[in-house]
Amino acid sequence: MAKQAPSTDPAQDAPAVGAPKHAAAGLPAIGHSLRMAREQMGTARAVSTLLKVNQQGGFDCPGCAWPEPDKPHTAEFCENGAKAVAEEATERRITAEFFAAHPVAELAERSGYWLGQQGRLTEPMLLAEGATHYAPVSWERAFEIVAEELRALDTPDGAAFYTSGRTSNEAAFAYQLFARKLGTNNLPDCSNMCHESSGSALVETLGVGKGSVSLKDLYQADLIIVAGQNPGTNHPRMLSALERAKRAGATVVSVNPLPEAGLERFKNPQNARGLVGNGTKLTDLFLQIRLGGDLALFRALNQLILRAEGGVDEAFVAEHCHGFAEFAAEAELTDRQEVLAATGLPWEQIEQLAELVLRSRKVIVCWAMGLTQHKHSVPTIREVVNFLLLRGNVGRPGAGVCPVRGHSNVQGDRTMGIFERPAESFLDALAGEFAFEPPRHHGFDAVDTIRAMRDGRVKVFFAMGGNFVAATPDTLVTEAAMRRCALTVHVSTKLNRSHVVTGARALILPTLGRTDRDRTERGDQFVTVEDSMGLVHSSQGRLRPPAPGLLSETAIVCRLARAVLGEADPLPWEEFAADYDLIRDRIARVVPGFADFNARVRAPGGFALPHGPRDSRTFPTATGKANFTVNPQTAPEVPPGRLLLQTLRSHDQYNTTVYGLDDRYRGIKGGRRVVLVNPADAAELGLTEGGYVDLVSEWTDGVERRAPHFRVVHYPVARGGAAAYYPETNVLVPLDSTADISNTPTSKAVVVRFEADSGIGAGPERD
Ligand SMILES: Nc1nc2c(c(=O)[nH]1)N[C@H]1C(S)=C(S)[C@@H](COP(=O)(O)OP(=O)(O)OC[C@H]3O[C@@H](n4cnc5c(=O)[nH]c(N)nc54)[C@H](O)[C@@H]3O)O[C@H]1N2
Ligand SMILES: Nc1nc2c(c(=O)[nH]1)N[C@H]1C(S)=C(S)[C@@H](COP(=O)(O)OP(=O)(O)OC[C@H]3O[C@@H](n4cnc5c(=O)[nH]c(N)nc54)[C@H](O)[C@@H]3O)O[C@H]1N2
Ligand SMILES: [Mo]
Repeated sequence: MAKQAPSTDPAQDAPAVGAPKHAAAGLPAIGHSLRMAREQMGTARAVSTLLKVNQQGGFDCPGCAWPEPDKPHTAEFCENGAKAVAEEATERRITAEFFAAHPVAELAERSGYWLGQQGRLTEPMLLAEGATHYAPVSWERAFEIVAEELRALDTPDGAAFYTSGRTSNEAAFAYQLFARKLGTNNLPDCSNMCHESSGSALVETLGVGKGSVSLKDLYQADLIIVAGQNPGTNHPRMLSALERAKRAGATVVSVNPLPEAGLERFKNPQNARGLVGNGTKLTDLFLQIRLGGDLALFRALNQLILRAEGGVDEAFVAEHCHGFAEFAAEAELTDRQEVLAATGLPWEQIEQLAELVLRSRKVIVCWAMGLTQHKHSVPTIREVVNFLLLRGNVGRPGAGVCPVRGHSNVQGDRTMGIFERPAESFLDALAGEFAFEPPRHHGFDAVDTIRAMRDGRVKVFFAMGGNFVAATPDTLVTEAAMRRCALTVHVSTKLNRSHVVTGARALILPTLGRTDRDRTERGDQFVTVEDSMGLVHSSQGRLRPPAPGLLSETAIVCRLARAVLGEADPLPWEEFAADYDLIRDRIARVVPGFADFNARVRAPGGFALPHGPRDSRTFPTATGKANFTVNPQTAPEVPPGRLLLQTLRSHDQYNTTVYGLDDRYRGIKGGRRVVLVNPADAAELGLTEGGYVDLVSEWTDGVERRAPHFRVVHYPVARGGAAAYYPETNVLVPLDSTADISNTPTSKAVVVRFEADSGIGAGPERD
């Protein structure tokens, strides 16, 4: 039983609570970003670095995957982009002396926040078997160790190769090629925990697992529905796009259990009006939905559209769609009482939204983790697609699906083949180009990788970025699984918890980040990324790397491939590492849409990947048409006396990287161990404002999962639900509680009860 969540800093964590804000950005946002940038980088470096974010010829912001406008503003970054940059471009350094001074057992007691604050990693480090401290190791020896362990496996499937979504296209392509040459499709990635549900639903219905809109479409839309997303914190530049869309006449509807400040009002820090005025009201209609109620909402909308005269775009449906009759029959079964119970919305609001929809010719639905991290996420997103198809809102300017991606190159990594279930056509193309037979059986995703490590089937865990043990569910299970490995390897920029919860041996391989100059013997290299809207462009860092001798991710992959595959391997890995154009030439021959890659990516702004549904209403699905689907009503069930907990992000974090302990827009200061509950629910459950409780999750396996010592905050969340920050609450998410079809952990739907505060226990606190 968990006595304590393993990765927190209790002594520092003393949350104070004020009133939530009703507008995002404005002057305070500028102040906050500059302060953090200066603390980490000093003023001169801060200014020159921030001015290169998202500029043509500059580097792609390592923050989110929101696209850049055609003509970027001089300061085309946001408060949280600036924090992401500062976190990476910090002048603080971790050297061998640091590791000599801190045994791993001590580092394992530190908070993620503290680990991240220590600075950039500067040399390869090895934790030898039985050793108490990491010690320096040469790159050669490090690669040999990985090769030794991989050779010792009975099968290549005894290794798993994780990717977090910041990895460039070039490194990702080389990485998956190496894994497949080794003989495994075990390529789990952060997408498995993120937009996998979107990909699953979109591939089945539209044939392409990506969004179908561009920024221009947003500017032309009549109606934009933002469901399950908090752009004010996680995609702040999206607010400028919504502001522009509104000025061009769009109506914005937000669907969320929380009133998120960023969606209420936006003070654009890039113009005077935003700095001194009241800003722009963004949301015209706010539907404060219950957690997991979106399937019911879209089913109800679809029924209303079907019943409205002229509601359906019959020509589009007849020409382009499949499965309409079955879908329409199911929609007719939609039961109003069920909808009211699942959504918690007044019926009039749903009708009001339906009227808006019927009045709008061009509709876009944007969504993120609020829709993807539920048990019924795939049917929910399929129902969103039904909703858009009904009125022909796919493949028409100003309309379409807009899953807003998280990590800045998570979409590109998937395009490059980072996927445990690759398409046959992709493997055929690899086989043709590289003259080898790639494995055809599917590999492990993130959850299955944890199961396999737990059961001793995966012995070597290799991570290209990320923070696997903190980002994945069921922290105690995952940490135990990691500790069963023979070898764990992390290619990282910053120290994190995954480096200190290790296999029998462990390696930390430090690498260049987005902001760093990447110079090889052939000269300065740039990399490429793909944003949330399928635009591919280059990214080139200019800063002096944090230490001499650091290798890029691409170089690490290529040297590893040589060490593991041997001198006899015919691929020119050394050439690839020296000249990324050579990798891009290969990508051009393997991945559809990348023809003439090297030339096209050098054009200012890059190029757009083809997208059949968007470009020509062609749907590369099994039926050759856009598929309507049948998604029977379902919603989370919560026993009496319990609440449904969603785990989300504060304004001061980037996933597992905690920048600070405030969540300004929600009025929380100085701590992260808070649980937001509706005052009416709190009254029923006896949860007093400011009191402390343990959160205990309930799952069918009967195992007790406990996160102790959370301060109760009365907050206007939708009834029946609660909210607390991730990663502290990952200890509560059962490994086997995943979305149907996509296998994504249900991070937005954990049944919890509240128990008396057990205190923080014999807590680790040496800060
Ligand atoms: N600054 C910053 N930027 C980031 C990140 C970060 O951590 N920090 N992370 C990046 C990554 S990897 C990702 S994936 C994105 C994440 O971006 P978001 O998805 O915006 O992130 P979350 O904090 O998980 O917020 C989920 C939102 O959905 C709402 N929600 C939860 N459950 C439901 C539901 O059942 N229905 C509806 N309608 N709404 C619901 C929540 O109230 C919240 O507003 O952001 C990316 N950008
Ligand atoms: N409970 C709960 N769990 C969740 C979520 C949730 O909403 N709730 N969200 C899920 C989502 S959407 C995602 S995407 C995952 C995120 O999972 P991950 O991507 O695994 O986690 P991050 O925290 O983004 O990874 C941060 C680490 O990446 C490394 N890093 C940063 N930049 C670079 C780089 O350029 N190169 C390399 N090699 N390393 C780098 C640093 O060492 C840093 O410590 O978490 C998931 N987990
Ligand atoms: Mo994500």
